[in-house]
Amino acid sequence: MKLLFSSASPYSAKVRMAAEVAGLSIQSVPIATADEPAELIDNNPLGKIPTLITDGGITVYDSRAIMGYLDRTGAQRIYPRNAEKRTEVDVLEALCDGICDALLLCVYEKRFRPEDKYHQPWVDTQWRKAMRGLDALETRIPRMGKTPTAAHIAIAAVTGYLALRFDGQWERGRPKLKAYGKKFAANYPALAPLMPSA
Ligand SMILES: N[C@@H](CCC(=O)N[C@@H](CS)C(=O)NCC(=O)O)C(=O)O
Repeated sequence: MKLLFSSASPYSAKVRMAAEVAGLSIQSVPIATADEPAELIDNNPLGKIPTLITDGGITVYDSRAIMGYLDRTGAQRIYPRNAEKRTEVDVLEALCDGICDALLLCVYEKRFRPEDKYHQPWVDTQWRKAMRGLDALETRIPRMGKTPTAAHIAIAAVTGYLALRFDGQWERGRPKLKAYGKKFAANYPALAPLMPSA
């Protein structure tokens, strides 16, 4: 299987960690989405990463569809079977992805808009969403067991992305999330190299 990805992308980090946990080997191919390379566009009309191309030639996107695919096809499940626990994991993953969506909009406003068109109130709104999301997450971090679930992995992806792009701007009042990356890496050392990186 081939995964079109970027090392900084939190959604890419999430699915790469999940593939490792599921025991599935994937070939990771770095992609610069802004260049709209044919390999990406031909497989995902939305031009987004992560995009997975299975050995059978099926293309799977977005990250949550990929997580479901990995869960169904891997040797190790990443979502609980119990309905109540599954809902909790689904919502935590949605919360982490939503925080990433808001953070990404902040980054893109700077990266892609001409300086005179940069709209601070829009960035402030996205930042508030992300910070409210982190406050909610701080109160419901699941205990780390022997094998991480999609929720543990999604939290590692978002905190890793924050450490990469917003170091020093979000940690105050959120001691558990601040400590999460180190604890996750210590508990699951095989996943540490797959966290978002420059
Ligand atoms: N909901 C999507 C979000 C994916 C996403 O926004 N990825 C970013 C990189 S972190 C991207 O591809 N950006 C390029 C673009 O939006 O054109 C998912 O979960 O996979």
